[in-house]
Amino acid sequence: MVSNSKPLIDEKGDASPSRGDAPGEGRTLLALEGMTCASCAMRIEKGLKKVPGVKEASVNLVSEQATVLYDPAQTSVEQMVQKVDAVGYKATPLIVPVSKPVPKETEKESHVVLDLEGMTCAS
Ligand code: 9UX
Repeated sequence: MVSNSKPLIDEKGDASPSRGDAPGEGRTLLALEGMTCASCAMRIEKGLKKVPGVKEASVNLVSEQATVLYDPAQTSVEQMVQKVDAVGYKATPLIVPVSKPVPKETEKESHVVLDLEGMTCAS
């Protein structure tokens, strides 16, 4: 007897678009200028994270670069640069859609990073 009582296993519509590596994610690198202390880096990081569409931002004070993970549908590198500018620093995109030679500024300044409590800067 054929008793087909076994229901078809319906694969659950697992509507999870992001499985670790989500599509529609962009990553960019910004060259930062004007950071003097660690608080500067924090400010830029916080500022970048406030930009709608930015998912993750991490600022490296030593290399003076910011890595930003963002949703290209919601924001653009231009907006991040503007945001950094608004916070009081200068950002130059290192990774842009069009590849162009990055000007090499061999400006080797010696930076002393002090862990200062409290703001001593003008901004
Ligand atoms: Mo930055 Mo500081 O703008 O003591 S130099 S936070």
